[in-house]
Amino acid sequence: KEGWDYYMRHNEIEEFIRSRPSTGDITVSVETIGTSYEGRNITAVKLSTSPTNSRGILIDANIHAREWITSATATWIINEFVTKPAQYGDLLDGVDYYIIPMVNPDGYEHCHTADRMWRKTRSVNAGSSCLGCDPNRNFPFQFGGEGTSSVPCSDIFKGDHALSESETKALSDYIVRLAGDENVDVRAYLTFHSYGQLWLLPWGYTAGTYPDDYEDQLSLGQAAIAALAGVHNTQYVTGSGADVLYGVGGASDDYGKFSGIKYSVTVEMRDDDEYGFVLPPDQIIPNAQEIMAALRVVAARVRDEA
Ligand code: 0X9
Ligand code: ZN
Repeated sequence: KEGWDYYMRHNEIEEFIRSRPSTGDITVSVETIGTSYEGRNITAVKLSTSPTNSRGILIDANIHAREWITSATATWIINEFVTKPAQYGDLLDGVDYYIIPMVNPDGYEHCHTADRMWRKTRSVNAGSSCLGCDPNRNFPFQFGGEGTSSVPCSDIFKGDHALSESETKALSDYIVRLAGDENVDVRAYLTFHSYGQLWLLPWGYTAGTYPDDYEDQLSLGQAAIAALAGVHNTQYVTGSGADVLYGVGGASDDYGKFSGIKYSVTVEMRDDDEYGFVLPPDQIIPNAQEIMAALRVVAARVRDEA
């Protein structure tokens, strides 16, 4: 077994992240940003090639338990950066990366041990025998809006209140901390989901609403998916999350934008509809390679714009 020809378990991902050494070329800083309901670590990795970098890109993965390709892609990107930083100067020069490969470890492990199609967290709901809420309905922006449910057994249950989950609280605290740090300038937030091959822009809470800088969002999205398609000819679609897919209140993408991160994107990875969430592991590396091409375009924008 090599790291990306199968889907690592949460403990393997943790072990992988925590054993990456800093080198003369790249500094790796690992931080536990929270603990899941069942007590697993939620871990962020910062990768930096220069102490004077300030612009940053935030990436998270596996907010949804069954979307395994997302954490596999995140760890592949980390591995590429730490093992061959010289090959990725165009991504690493002037830009720091803040990567959380596994936001929902309880749900992910539940997929491995009991129910491959689990989506939510695994917390107990008062008065219900159904566990968990949809972490991507649990953020404090348009909480309880379109595409959410108040029924604990629903797969889109929004939770008892915004940030009711330790997993979303950990991510939210991290976003707020980075956004408020005067030494950090996070310009892009990519939240990795699957599937559908979509590059989803704000606003996602309802159709037909756009932030003032939507033209910038769209031009970057179009450039990113064009670069992505150049690798393995995988076709993505971009547009607002609500226009292209459906409106969602309390999602992390809009919350990132609301928190002041200019480019906030939900990336719905492979595939289109053949395997869906159960993407064969031989697609991990091709998926990651094309995402890296899109990330290169994002990094250039983050580095170069005013
Ligand atoms: O429904 C979701 O949370 C996302 N799709 S998924 O199949 N990965 O569950 C889409 C969220 C897009 N964002 C917004 N519409 N705000
Ligand atoms: Zn998802």
